[in-house]
Amino acid sequence: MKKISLVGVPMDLGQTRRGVDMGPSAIRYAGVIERLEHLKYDVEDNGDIIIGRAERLHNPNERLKNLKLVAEGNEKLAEKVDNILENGDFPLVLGGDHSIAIGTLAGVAKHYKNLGVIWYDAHGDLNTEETSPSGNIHGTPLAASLGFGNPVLTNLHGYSPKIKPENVVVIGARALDDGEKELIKEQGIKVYTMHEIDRLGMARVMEEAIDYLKEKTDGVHLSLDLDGLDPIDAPGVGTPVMGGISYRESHLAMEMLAESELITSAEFVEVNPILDERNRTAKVAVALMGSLFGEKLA
Ligand code: Z70
Ligand code: MN
Ligand code: MN
Ligand code: MN
Repeated sequence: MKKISLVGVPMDLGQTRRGVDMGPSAIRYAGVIERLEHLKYDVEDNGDIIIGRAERLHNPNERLKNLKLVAEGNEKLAEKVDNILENGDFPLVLGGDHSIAIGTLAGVAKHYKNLGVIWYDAHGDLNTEETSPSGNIHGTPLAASLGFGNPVLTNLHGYSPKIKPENVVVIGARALDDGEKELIKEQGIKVYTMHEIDRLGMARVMEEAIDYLKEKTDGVHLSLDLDGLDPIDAPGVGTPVMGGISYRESHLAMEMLAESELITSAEFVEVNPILDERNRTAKVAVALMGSLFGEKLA
C-alpha cells in the first residue's frame, strides 16, 4: 500500500475571510492521521508550507488580491507535491483556501500526460483576472490550471497548461458567474450541477464521471472544496451556498472513487474553523477522507 504524504497549506490570501488558514490545524485536530493509520496506511505529515504575511492586505491597484504572496506560497507547495510524487507517495493536501489548487496541480500534473481532475465544489473556480467579480484568487484556480488567467498563476512551476478541459469534471456547481459559464461552454468542460445530481442521483453522476475519466486519463486528482456540501452539513466555510450535496451523497461519492481506484492525489480545502460549529466541517472532511481511502461501514 502506498504511503500517504500529508501537507498543510495555511493559506487565506486567496479570499477575504480570515480563519481558513487554520484549516490544516482543524483537520489534524479532527484526527486525520489516526483515521488513515487505522486503515493501515503509512502516513507521513510534512507539516505546513510557510505562507507569507502581507504588511497590508491587498494593494487596491491590483486586480487580483495578494497575487504575489499567493503565487509564492503556491510555488513552494508545487515543489513539495512534486517531490512527494517523485518519491512514489500519495499527496494529500489540506487547505487553506482553494487558491492552493494552483500549486497542488502544478506539482501533480508534471507527473501525468493526461491528468484527470474532479472538482467537487459549489463554485466553478473558473474565473480569470478579467472575469473575476471579486478579485479573489480562490475563484480562479481551475481556470489558471487550464491556462487561462494571469501568467503569474498560469505559469506557476514553469509550465502551462497543467490540465486539459476534456479531462475535467465539476461536481456540485450551483453558483457560477457569467464568465465561468462562457468558459465552460467554450471549452466543453463537463459539469454536473445540483440539477443533474437531483435528477440523476449521486450514484449515476459518479458512475458517469468515473467512466468519463477512466479511459483517457493516467491519473486523477480530487479537489474537494467543503462548500460543495450543503452548509447544514459543512457550515465552516467562507462562502456557504444553500442547496448543496449532502453528507451521505458525499460519502457515496468518496466510496465510489475508492472502488474505482482512480484517484492518485487529493486536496480538501476551504475549512474555516472560525466560522464552524465545534469543528464539524473538519470532522466531515476527515470522515470523507476515510471513505476516499477505503473505509467500509461493515
Ligand atoms: C466567485 C468569485 C469562490 C470558493 C467562493 C466565488 C468563488 N465565483 N470559490 N468560494 N471556494 O469570487 O470568483
Ligand atoms: Mn520540482
Ligand atoms: Mn472552490
Ligand atoms: Mn467553493
